[in-house]
Amino acid sequence: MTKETTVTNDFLGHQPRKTRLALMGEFSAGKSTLSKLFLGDDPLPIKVTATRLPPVLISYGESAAYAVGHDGTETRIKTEEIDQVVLEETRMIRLFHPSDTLEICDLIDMPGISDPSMSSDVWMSVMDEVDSVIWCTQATQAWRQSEAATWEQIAESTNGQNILLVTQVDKLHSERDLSRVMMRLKKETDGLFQNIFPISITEAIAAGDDEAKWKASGAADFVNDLIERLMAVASKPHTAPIADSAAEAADTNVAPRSEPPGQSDATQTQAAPQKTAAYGAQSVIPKRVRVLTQMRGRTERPTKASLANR
Ligand SMILES: Nc1nc2c(ncn2[C@@H]2O[C@H](COP(=O)(O)OP(=O)(O)OP(=O)(O)O)[C@@H](O)[C@H]2O)c(=O)[nH]1
Ligand SMILES: [Mg+2]
Repeated sequence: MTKETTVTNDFLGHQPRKTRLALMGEFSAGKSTLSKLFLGDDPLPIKVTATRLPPVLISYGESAAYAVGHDGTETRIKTEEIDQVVLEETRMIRLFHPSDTLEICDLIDMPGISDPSMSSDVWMSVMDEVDSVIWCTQATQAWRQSEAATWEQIAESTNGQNILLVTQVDKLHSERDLSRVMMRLKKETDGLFQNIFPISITEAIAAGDDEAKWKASGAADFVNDLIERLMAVASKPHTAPIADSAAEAADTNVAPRSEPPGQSDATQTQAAPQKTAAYGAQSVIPKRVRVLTQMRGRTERPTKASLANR
């Protein structure tokens, strides 16, 4: 039985929470690069992609970092020092960042499932925090046995709203190769994911405001689908009617958010959303209402036929 997505039972015990979206997959599949695409700029200090990090839970709020121990204790740390946490003593790192995307979901950037330098216990122990998964599989060696085995182990602990993302498709030699990979994956993962999308994350980031490049990278179809899934969950308890909230959203932060531990209300008020970095990712998942009014019209819905023809 899969668990239901819940917007209650906050990790900190007192706030309603958003869908927790975990970015999972093999070592170097592109999980951290995907979080960078989502967040518009990088709340992770540079070079952490080369470091052994525990799972990183990223939520909306004024920039702050905490190391969460196995006993639940939270220790404030400097953001630029998160790569210095002691892996064995740290269940997860908790980051707060004022990014539009984080107004509709929390992200968990997971370590690679078969990272030779890290036990699977490190990410397994936070699976109970996860609602949905974006499983990143590298196009050139997609859906290895280790991935299938891990997915079998964890899929049931999610709410079932999971996406398979075929990453680094720019490394394939031709459209024909991509088509073959996609066909194989559809067969091998039949019924395991809600949807499957090919993407070049690096090309999506480089696309900036160029719509044609954005679509060509595969990001448009994927992001559109993801937003709809997140909105379907988030809008039930939190969202005002679309028509009523369009004007409000222009200058107001309407989304509920998780807050860093220990912040006073005054501090929280100051932590109003900031402008995010000015590249393509800024417009990936804008404020919730803008999502509904603008993003839906921005990209065509993917069809099974269009995916099959890729
Ligand atoms: N060509 C290409 N390279 C990519 C793409 N996405 C990520 N990369 C590169 O792949 C490498 C690994 O990316 P990461 O985002 O660190 O991968 P990860 O899954 O977070 O890796 P671990 O956390 O170590 O398991 C980096 O050098 C990225 O720049 C892509 O779509 N195309
Ligand atoms: Mg990573």
